[in-house]
Amino acid sequence: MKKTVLFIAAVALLAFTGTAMADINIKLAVVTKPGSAQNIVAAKFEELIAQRSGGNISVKVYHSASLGNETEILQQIQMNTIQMAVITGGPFDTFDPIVRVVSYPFLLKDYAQADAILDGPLGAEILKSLERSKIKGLCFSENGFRNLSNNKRPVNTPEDVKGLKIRVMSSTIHKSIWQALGANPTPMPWPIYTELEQGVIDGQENPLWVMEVYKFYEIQKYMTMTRHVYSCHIDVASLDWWNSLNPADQALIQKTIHDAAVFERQDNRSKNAARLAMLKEKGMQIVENPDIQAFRARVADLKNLDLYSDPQVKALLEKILDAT
Ligand code: EAX
Repeated sequence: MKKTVLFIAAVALLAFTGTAMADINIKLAVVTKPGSAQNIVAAKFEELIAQRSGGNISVKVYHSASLGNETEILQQIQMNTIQMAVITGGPFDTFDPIVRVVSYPFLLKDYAQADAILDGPLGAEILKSLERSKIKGLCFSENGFRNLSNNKRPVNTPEDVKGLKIRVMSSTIHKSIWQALGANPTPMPWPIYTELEQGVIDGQENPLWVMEVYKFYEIQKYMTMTRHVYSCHIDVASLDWWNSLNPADQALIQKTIHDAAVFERQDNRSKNAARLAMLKEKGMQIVENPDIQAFRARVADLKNLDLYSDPQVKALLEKILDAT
């Protein structure tokens, strides 16, 4: 009798441990808050993967930079102390120079182009290259077209940008863009509300959703629709962790994060007209048609910078420039 009980207990324990080991628990980090583009991808992925895996794969989203800034999150992805993250394109360029290509100014001109390039073979080359840095690139989601805002003056031409202290992401290409435009670019990790409020910086550049979700209309008077960079996120995993998964789980995660990204891109795009109207209503002065030709002319030579001297990086940039 005693033996039978022990046997049953042992089998139950084994079954329990077995199930526990089959479970996959994912720590997923983003630096922005609930309602942000990054969080919409993360929350959709969390919801869909729970359904599709019958609860075997579970995600815990760490938002608002609770696990560090984007550079620090990527370092933890490399070490597999964080398994997945949705990270803005900018900060990747210090990990692998090929990612500079996606932040090239005025490269992707509309959503159709962005989707075609980033979901196609050229995007795949960028994702694949991240493996050199122990990062598994899964797919691209969308931050949006970046626009300049500031608290000093309306900006119509690059002349108006001169001397403005503009916060940029930790990214060599983003810094170079604003240098070429005559600003005084200041790299700083997210978030930046306090710095804007206190006047440590005059302005920043980000997509429309950021102006809304972070209430920048309270502290920035002027915005110009420069659309100078189509800003993507790269949805990534730790390569060591990824390699430890079986192919079926890899395929499910890969498909599901892409579905979450497609959902988020549509969601983001559908809200931009209302956001622009809201910012005007809040009293922001918005230049909707700046002299884009003049902005483009100032950054036309950036591809000749050292940043793009690596032959693979240069070749990919030329290919995308040809295709767009
Ligand atoms: O999405 O750091 C940045 O400017 C990013 O665009 C930010 O994460 C907001």
